[in-house]
Amino acid sequence: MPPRKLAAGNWKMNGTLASLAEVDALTRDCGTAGVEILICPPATLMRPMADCIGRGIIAVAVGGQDCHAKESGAHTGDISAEQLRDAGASYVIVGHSERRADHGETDEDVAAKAVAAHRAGIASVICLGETEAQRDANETLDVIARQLAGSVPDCATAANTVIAYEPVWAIGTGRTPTNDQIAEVHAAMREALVARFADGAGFRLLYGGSVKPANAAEIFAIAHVDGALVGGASLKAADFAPIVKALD
Ligand code: G2H
Repeated sequence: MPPRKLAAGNWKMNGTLASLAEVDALTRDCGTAGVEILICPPATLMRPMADCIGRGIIAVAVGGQDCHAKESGAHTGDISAEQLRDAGASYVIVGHSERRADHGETDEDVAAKAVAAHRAGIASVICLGETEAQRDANETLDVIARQLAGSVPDCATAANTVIAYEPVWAIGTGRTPTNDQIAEVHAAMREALVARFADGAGFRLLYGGSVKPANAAEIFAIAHVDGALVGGASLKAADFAPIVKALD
């Protein structure tokens, strides 16, 4: 059976309590679409969002945007995977390029965070992607292979890990790769996963980077694209709902 499609919203550092109304509108509009919907809000909104789910007001999964590799301790400002789970998360994004760039996270750091997520019983969404300079230098497949090998831990399975391909130059820019470029990277990721993991064919592979209602259906038709990680267009139900429906 093909893996269930996943529409994941990454709110980044956006949203307040009032934004929960957008999730309510989204789930009313999307009904019980045959697609799993995940919202990764800022940490401040995780518990209120999870409470809305618990009361049947909204029907989405909640995820964090990062976690610390350790379970607890003197790490001011950080949040552990166990704390995310306690706040209602069932997923956590790790290795987003904004974290790699802003916080100097390496593949090794990302793999340790994914291990922490799995230890806490939540799934990791591991992000990979080349910079524009790397694409121009024809290094994309090498970069993706290196990041995948280094950022995806050996304990990864199709059940506890999602891989998101997010070309850095496409994030928040309105630019997207060609369909052939996305297809090439997703096929390479699938091949690497199948070679390394017994259930590599079942890992969900998301595309991320300027996904919007106008390009979603075209991107979702590409082989080995099992969903999307959506930033800006996940903030408003009016934008995210058509993307979810395009995946259904
Ligand atoms: C890539 C994506 C969400 P956006 O970062 O992870 O953001 O859709 O705004 O390009």
